[in-house]
Amino acid sequence: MCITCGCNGDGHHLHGIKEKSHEHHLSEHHHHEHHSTESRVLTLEKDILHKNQLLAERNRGFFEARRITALNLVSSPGSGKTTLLERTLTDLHPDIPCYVIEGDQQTSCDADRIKETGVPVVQINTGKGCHLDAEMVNASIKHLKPSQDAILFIENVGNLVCPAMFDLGESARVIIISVTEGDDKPLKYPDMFHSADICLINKIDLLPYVNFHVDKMIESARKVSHIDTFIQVSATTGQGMEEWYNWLKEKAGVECGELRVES
Ligand SMILES: Nc1nc2c(ncn2[C@@H]2O[C@H](COP(=O)(O)OP(=O)(O)O)[C@@H](O)[C@H]2O)c(=O)[nH]1
Ligand SMILES: [Mg+2]
Repeated sequence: MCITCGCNGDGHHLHGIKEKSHEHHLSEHHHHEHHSTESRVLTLEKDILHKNQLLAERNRGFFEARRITALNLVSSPGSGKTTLLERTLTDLHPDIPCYVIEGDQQTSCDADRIKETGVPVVQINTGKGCHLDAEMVNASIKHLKPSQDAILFIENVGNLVCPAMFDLGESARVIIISVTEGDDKPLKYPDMFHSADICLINKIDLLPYVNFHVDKMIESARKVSHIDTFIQVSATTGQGMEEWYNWLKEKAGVECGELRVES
């Protein structure tokens, strides 16, 4: 996670630890210092994740109280998250009230694209950070003020590693993989697949041109995750999008209580 790659949003603690770990190579007490640095890293990692978890539960409580379906969209950069959102919002909003939180290291490019659809959006820039955390989402929902029974799409920073560790309080985690990335990604990034609830396989219009075997990818994903819904889509041609919308409506329906069976 970020402790290892040093990409924490505010960075202060992490920089301190990096310097410490550099120092200990010079120390005569190498072994002792190695252990103390390691344990400090582990403690800090635990603290960061614990604090995140508490805030994630607060977000989840807020979403549940308002029957909001919050979806955390994770993928590598360029797999088509924003394109998929643009089409989804154009097709569903305003019949289903939608809101978007955009996460990127820099720029408001994606938020500007979403604004074109007329859907309320907040852009978070994480600077050197490579993931969204529950605190950022908490601040964004105070600003967005999503209405009851809405769907809140959270486009995470493009990264198949760090976002896996950070619960945002979402109702479901949606992993998007595009066929141009290679079918070996589930085995290479098992944590992200393990933490996801549904997998969208995007850019299937490009399948004839790339060496990507959908069955192989799904088989690999099943080895490292509990995902049982895989939907093949093309965000640019619209292929497969109906199936995605059906999943969304069912998910939102369950969250809204519409599908509750009265006895
Ligand atoms: N051929 C094809 N290109 C796509 C598809 N979805 C997205 N793209 C392209 O992939 C690039 C990255 O898309 P973007 O939505 O910005 O990805 P993000 O970084 O995950 O948000 C853009 O050039 C899109 O036009 C798709 O289904 N098919
Ligand atoms: Mg994007």
